[in-house]
Amino acid sequence: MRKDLSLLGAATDLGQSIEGTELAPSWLRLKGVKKVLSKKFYHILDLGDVGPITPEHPTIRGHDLHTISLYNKRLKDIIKNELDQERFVITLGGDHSVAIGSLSASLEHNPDTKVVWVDAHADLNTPMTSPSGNLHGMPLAFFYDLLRPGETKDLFSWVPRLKRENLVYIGLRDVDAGERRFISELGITYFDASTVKELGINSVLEQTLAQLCPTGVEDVHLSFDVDGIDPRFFPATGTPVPGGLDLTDGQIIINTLAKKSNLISFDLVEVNPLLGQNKADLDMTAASTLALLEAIPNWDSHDTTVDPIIFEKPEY
Ligand SMILES: [Mn+2]
Repeated sequence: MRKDLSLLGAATDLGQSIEGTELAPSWLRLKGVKKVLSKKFYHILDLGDVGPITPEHPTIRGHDLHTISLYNKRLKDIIKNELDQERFVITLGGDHSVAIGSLSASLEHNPDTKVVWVDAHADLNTPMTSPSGNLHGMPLAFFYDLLRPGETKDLFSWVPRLKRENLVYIGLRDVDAGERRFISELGITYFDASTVKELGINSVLEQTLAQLCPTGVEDVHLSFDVDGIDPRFFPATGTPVPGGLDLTDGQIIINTLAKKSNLISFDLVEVNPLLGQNKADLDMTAASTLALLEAIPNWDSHDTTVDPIIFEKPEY
């Protein structure tokens, strides 16, 4: 894994109807994200937050394709620049619509980038198939050109394509009818939450890596929606679904991909500090987030090419 980190807050709630995800990057920084990450990387560059864009033509909250496109293009340009400088990028959401920008950056950097999508949902709806109409349930649709001309698909003509064999889902358990059809038509590999419980996460990852990373050095983008993990670990999120992965499953996914592929980019999305029933729920959500980041291997434990004498304290 790359030893230098660029940390970016995608502080937006444009993709859904509940406010709060835009506050997650600053809240998570407050909870100690950089302290954890400082042990993991040789050098940390905190790029700050990309704040919300005020819609030019306000429409229904969560449905504004025009503003989502503008926002994500901005994210894509920033992240692409970091990836091209051989830096690892962590994007703290924000709702999952921010993956339109972050994944576009990875695919512009390397069109053959592999994608592991951890989520309770498939995020493959289009405005036509989505029951809610919320954009955070659609980011992957833009990479497969699933929108029709009437759905302003031209707004997203800048989004690159993702090869169907380069995507693997882990943790699915709430998939809409239209998404099921797309998944089967495209032939995308998925391991739903019950399969993970049945086979164990290590076996699921073995199969995932056999498909995506046969040589162990392929570039990988990990898009991690915290609702992929069971809500008892992440109560403060917008669309919780019971029966999710264990927190340790999430940790093993992160640790294994970091060690057995060339992980270049990692989205951590859908934390919402305005949700949860009480302080205990918020404390649990923050602790679980930090636990996931703790699973990133320490840079010095796997990068033996770096001489410790030139170690400098990370900036934060
Ligand atoms: Mn998602």
